[in-house]
Amino acid sequence: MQATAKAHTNIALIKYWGKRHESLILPTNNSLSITLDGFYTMTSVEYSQDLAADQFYLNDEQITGVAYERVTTFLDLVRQLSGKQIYATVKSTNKVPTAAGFASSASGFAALAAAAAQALQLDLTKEQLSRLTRQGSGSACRSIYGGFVEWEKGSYEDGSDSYAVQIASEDHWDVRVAAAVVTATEKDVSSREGMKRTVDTSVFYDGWLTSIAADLKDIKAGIAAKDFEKVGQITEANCLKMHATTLGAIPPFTYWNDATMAVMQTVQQLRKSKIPAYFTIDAGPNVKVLYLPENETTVLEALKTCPSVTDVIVSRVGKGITYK
Ligand code: 2P0
Repeated sequence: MQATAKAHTNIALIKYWGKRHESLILPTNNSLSITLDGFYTMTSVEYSQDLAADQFYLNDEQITGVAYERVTTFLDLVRQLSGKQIYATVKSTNKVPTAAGFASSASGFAALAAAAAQALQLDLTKEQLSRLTRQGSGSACRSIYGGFVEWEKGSYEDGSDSYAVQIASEDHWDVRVAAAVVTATEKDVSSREGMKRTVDTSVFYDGWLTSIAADLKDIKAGIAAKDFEKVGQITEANCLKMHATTLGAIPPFTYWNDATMAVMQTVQQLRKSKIPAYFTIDAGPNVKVLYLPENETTVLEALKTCPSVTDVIVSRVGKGITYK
């Protein structure tokens, strides 16, 4: 009754931004991501009849409080599925190459779900595993798969049709993602709170939602055709639209700081000198930059010499869940 799984994090090109159901974690829109090989979580889950409660260790430190509650609440779902009332020791290691303040909920819940289900021999399909993982953290349901992945929002109230599917494997296309690290401080508004505030109050939220279908259709065509400029343009525009919704919320907020904007300008400068590079930003100030392998030296040089960047971490398109 023990298993170990490894999951990579992912970066959304079309963002998940808003829920239609809070506890089931059902999104208002489809999203689309690339799984990244540079960041991962390795998690072992061991069930034992001797335990009276779950235990959670992250990077060798025992975790209590909110982070522990999220893990044990998720394990309750796995217990329900298995019909076994049995507790587990969870040991996770986050491989984030620097203290960068990168969110690890995507790789974290994907690895936890995979290891917990495997340890109880639930024998889930990828689709079932993605659906289970979604209930830990939305973006995590995409990390079950490698390559290019779409999370179908679904329409059923019980969430049974809301899970991710792979649209192209990790071998389809060698695009690179450089994560430009600008700060390691805790953010003021969590992504969970930020998306809720935006859905509830932003005057720009309807505009965001109506723009998604065209972005998805166009980016999928771009990925299939390996049209980098098309994929990059849609990615950057989708990111800017997501962040625009936060400015229309009450009270308004932004995840950007001056360093974020400096990196965005560096990327725009690269394009002026005919290097195709495009940025995307999640619920924090760090910037991820998409580029092609032939431009790696130029792109990394530009990012590393940007005064506000403290570190640059390169990822290739990564694999889905693996078991040890
Ligand atoms: C994404 N983000 O698509 C978007 C873009 C942040 C910006 O998914 O509440 O940690 O656990 O479902 O998945 C971050 O939100 O939120 C996120 P929950 P999650 O990657």
